[in-house]
Amino acid sequence: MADMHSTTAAAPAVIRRADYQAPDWLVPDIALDFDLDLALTRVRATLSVARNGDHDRPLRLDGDGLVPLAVRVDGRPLDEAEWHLEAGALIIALPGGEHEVETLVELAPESNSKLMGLYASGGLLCTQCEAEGFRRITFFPDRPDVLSRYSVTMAADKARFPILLANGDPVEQGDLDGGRHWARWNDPFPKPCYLFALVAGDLACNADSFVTMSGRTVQLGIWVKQADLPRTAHAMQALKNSMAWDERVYGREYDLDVFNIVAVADFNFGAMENKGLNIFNSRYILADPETATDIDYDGVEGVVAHEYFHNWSGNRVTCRDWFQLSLKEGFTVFRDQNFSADMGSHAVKRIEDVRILRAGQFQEDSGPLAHPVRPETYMEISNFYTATIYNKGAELIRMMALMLGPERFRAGTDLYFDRHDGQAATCEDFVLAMEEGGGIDLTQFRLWYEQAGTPHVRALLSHDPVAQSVELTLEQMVPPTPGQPDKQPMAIPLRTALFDPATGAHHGDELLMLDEARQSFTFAGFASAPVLSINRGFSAPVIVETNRSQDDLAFLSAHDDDPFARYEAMQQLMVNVLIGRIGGRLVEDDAVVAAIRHIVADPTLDPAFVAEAIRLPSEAYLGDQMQQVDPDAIHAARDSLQRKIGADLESLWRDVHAGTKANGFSLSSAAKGARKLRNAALHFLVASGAQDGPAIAFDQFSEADNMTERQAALGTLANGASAQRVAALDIFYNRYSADALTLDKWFQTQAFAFHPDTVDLVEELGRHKDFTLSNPNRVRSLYGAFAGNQWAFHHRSGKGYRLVADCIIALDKRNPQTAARLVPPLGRWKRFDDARAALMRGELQRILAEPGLSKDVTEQASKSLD
Ligand code: B3K
Ligand code: ZN
Repeated sequence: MADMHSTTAAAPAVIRRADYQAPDWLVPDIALDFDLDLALTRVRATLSVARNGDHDRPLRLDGDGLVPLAVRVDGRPLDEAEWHLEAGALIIALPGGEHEVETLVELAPESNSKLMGLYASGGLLCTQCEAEGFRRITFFPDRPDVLSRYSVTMAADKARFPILLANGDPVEQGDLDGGRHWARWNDPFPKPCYLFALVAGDLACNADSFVTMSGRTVQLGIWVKQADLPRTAHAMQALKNSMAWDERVYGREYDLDVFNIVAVADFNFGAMENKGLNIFNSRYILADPETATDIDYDGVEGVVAHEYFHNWSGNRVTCRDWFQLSLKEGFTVFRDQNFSADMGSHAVKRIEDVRILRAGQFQEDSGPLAHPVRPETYMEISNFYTATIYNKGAELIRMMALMLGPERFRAGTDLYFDRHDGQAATCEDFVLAMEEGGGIDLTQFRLWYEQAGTPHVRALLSHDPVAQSVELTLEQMVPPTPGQPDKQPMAIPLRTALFDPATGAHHGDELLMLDEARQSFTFAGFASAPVLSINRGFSAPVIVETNRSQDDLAFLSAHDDDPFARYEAMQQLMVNVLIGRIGGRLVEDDAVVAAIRHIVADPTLDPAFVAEAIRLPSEAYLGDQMQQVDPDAIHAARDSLQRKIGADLESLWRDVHAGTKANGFSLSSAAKGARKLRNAALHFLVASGAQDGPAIAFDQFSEADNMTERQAALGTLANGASAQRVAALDIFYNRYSADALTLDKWFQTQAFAFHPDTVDLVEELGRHKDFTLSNPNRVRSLYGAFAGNQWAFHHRSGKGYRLVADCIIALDKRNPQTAARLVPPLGRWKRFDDARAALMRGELQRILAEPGLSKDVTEQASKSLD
C-alpha cells in the first residue's frame, strides 16, 4: 500500500482502437431548444432513440459536468430512481426498441473557460464540440458514428443577440415578449454531434452568393463584429474559390442553401468545420494589408479552404471513431495544400509544406509522443490533433495520389465519396476505395498507417566506368518508437533522376518503389558518374542520406529542374557546412555563398522560390541532424554563416532590397514574391553587420504600407541590440495595442527573437498588462513562440523550461487543451545534454505533481517522461 498517500491522481483510462463496438443505441433525430443567456442557458433536448441490434443494454448518454433537471421518456417524467449518472453519463434502462427521451440541463457559458461546449467570447455565444464538447451541452451518445438529423430552436434577448445561427438552413423565426426573439434551423443531413454548432450575438455580415455546378444558388455569409467587416474580403474570395475548386478537381458540390462562417476571438485552435456553420479563430478570417502579413493572408485562404473541403471529407463522409481522425484530417490537409498550390505556386507551396512537416511532424515522430497516423490507443483525444494525424496523414494521401496518377486517384476518391456518403468510415475504407477505384495493391502501403517513426533511406550511387552503368543502392530503416520496437520495411515511392554534370542533361524522372529493406537499381548508358536527384518533390516523407559531395549539391542547386530538389540541395549544402562546424570541423562555406549568389542572380526564377532556396536551415532543423542538440553551438554556427553570407554579398543584398521596393500594395504572386525576397535581403544585410543595417531596417519598418514588410523589419531589429530595436517595438505597440490579433505579433516577435535576453524578456512579457491566459492566441503568441525558439528556450539556466512549465500549470486550471499543447517541447529531453535533460524532466515532474491536473496534460507530461 505504498502509494496510499500518494497525491498523484490515478492514470487516465486508455481507450483502444481494438475495443471498437457499434453503438448500442442510435439517435436518428434530435430537437434542441436553447434559452440562451451568457450567465445561464437552458437546454432541452428531445432525442428519438432506436435500439441498435439485439441486446438489453440501457441507453447511455454521455455528459460532462451536466446535471439533469428533468428526464422524460415518451412524455412521462422519470423519477430519480429510474436513471442514474455514471462518470458524468446519464444511464436509463429502456424497455422497447424505440423511444423519445427528453432532458433538461442548465449551463453557465460565461464561466466556461475550457472553450469546449457552449461558451462566451467577446459577448458572443458560440460552441465548439469536436472532439467531445457536445457532452458539455446536453446528454447524448457523443461518438462520431451516431448520426442524427438536427432541429435547433434558439431564443434570446433580441438587443444583445440579434443574430441567431445554427447548422443547416434557417426555417422560421419570430419575436417574443420582453424584447426577446427566436429562430429555428434545420439540418437535413444526418451528422455526428461533434459537427453541431450555434452562434448568437451582435454580428455584421459580409454577404455574397455562389452558384453551384448544378445551378443552385448558395447564400454565403461571413459574420464578424461590425468593425471587422472591412477585413473579410480575402476570406470571402477564398471561400468562393474553394467551392469552385472542389467542383472542378473532385466533382464535389455544396449541398445546403446557406454557408455561414463566424469569427470569434477566443478559440482553442484554427477553425471548425461544423455543418453549414464554420466557426473560426478570427486570425484565420480577418486580413487587411495594415495588419496581416502575406503568410497570414495565405493562412486565411488555406484554412477557409480546409474547413470548406471538410463538407465532403469529414461531414458527408465522417469518421467511425476518433482513431480514424486522419481519414478526414490527412485527406483534407492534402486537399487544402493542393488548392493553395493551384492558387499560387506549386513549387513554393511544396517547399513550405515540407518545412512545416519537418519542423513539427519529424520532431514528433522521433520523440516520446510519436504515434502512428492511425493510433492504437489514447487517453485524451484532444491530444491527437497532431502533426502526424494532419501533416503526415496528408503525405500518405499524396503518396497514394502519386502512385496512382491523377485519373486513377480521382476514380478512387469518386468511389470513396459515393460509397460512403452519409456514413461514418474508416481509414481502411479509404484505402480500399483507392485499391478498387484506382486499381492498385496497397497491402504493404498500409504499414504507413500502422508504423510510427520517420523512415530513413540511405541512397548510395556507384558508377562502373567499364560497364558504363550506375547502381543505386537503397536501404531503409524505420526507427523504433514507443510501443513499436521492431518495424517492417515500408513501401516508399521515390521520384528519382540522374544528371550528367558535364552537360546538365537529365536522365529520366522515375518513380522507384523501395519496398524491401535493401534494393538495388541499375541504370545503363553512363560513361561518367551522374549526380543523383532523389525524393524529388519530396515524394515520400522520409529522411534521405546520400553520399553526394558538396560539388554535387552545388551542381543540383544550380541545375536540378525539380524545384523542391533544387531547394533541398541548397539546404543540404548549408546543413553540411553548419553541422561540420558545430562538430568543430572547418567545412568550406564558399560554395554556399556562390550557390546563393547564383540563385539570387537568376532572373528566370520566381522571387518567392529564391527566398525559400536561400533561407538558412532553422536552428531546430540543425538540432534534428545531431546526435545531441547543442543549442549554443548551433546558434553560433548559424549566426556566423549568416554574417558571412551577409558580408560577402553585401552589395547584392543592397541591390535586391532596393530593387524589390514596390510602388503600392498588391496581393499578386509577383508582389508577394518580391516582398519575401526583400525581407530575406534585409535580413542578410543586417546580419552582415553593416553600420547602416539597423537604420535600413528601421526605414523599412516606418515606410512599409503593409504588415509583411513591417513585421519582418521589426523581427530583424528584435534580434539585435540597436537603438532602433526599442523604438520600433514601442511604435508597434502604441499603434496596435487595441487590436488583439496584431498585438499578438508584438508578443510573438519578441518571443521568437534571437536575442541573448529573450528568456528574461518573456518572463517580463508574461506579467505585461496585455498578457492574458484567457485568450489562446495570446498564450501561443508568447509561450508557444518561445518554446519554438530553440536557443532561448533551452537556455542553460533552465529558466525557459520553468517559464513554460509555470504557464502550463496555471493554464491547465482554465484551459487544459491549450495547456497540453505546450508540453511537447519539454518532452524532448533525450536529445539534450544531461544537465538540460535533468532540468526538463524536473519540470515535467513538477507539472505531474500538481493536484487536480487535467487528463490532457497528464497524458502528455507522463508520456514525455518515458
Ligand atoms: N476539425 C477541427 C479540429 C478540432 C480540434 C479539436 N481538438 C479543425 C480542423 O481540422 O479542420
Ligand atoms: Zn480539419
